[in-house]
Amino acid sequence: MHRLPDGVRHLPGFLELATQKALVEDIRAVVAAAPLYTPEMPRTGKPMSVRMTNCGALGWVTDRERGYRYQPAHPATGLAWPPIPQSLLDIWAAVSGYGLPPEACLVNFYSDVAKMGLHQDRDEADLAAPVVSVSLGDSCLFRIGGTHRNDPTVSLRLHSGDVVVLGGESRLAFHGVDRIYAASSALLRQGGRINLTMRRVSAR
Ligand code: MD3
Ligand code: FE
Repeated sequence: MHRLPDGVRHLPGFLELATQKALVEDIRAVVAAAPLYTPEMPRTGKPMSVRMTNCGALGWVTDRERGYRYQPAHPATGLAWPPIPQSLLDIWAAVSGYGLPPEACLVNFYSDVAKMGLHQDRDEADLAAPVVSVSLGDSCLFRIGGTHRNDPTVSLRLHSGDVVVLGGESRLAFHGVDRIYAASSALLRQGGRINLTMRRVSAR
């Protein structure tokens, strides 16, 4: 019980406060170049509660018409995504155990009422590479299960500065964010939670 699925490595407090603060400034610069937008579910067009943007060669986007995909440009501005900040590349190099750098970094912004339903990440052709997740700001209740939607799940709180590496067996695990704990961190002056997920996308 309460055991994380094989392949999940939770590194609580991996980032020092000063590193977290510097990372927030890096993400502010990313958002200035590539504004947060509200993604839509495929087919229904239902807006997601999480706002998103990306950095890196490819970014994950979704809308009603074209669904989930990676593309090299921001859907609203048409501009290339800004590069992944060196601070994030350093984290990937330290924890991923993967010889190639990430191609995509999805930036998720959660207000205190945002959540993300249980889903699998399977829009990437390279499933041998791990996903590296960095949490900043307010804490959340994260849930992860097995490779089938109805498999049992375990819940854990992710706090600012935590890093999670999702590899191996866990790469196709169902996971989601059930709730945000408002005002649990002072890192972001306006509150909320930022999650950064770095990924390999292309087949190698
Ligand atoms: C497990 N993000 O962007 S991060 C996502 O907190 C996403 O914003 C959540 O799920 C968030 O797709 C969770 C932890 C995470 C990220 C990717 C995974 C867990 C994962 C991929 C496979 C399995
Ligand atoms: Fe996911």
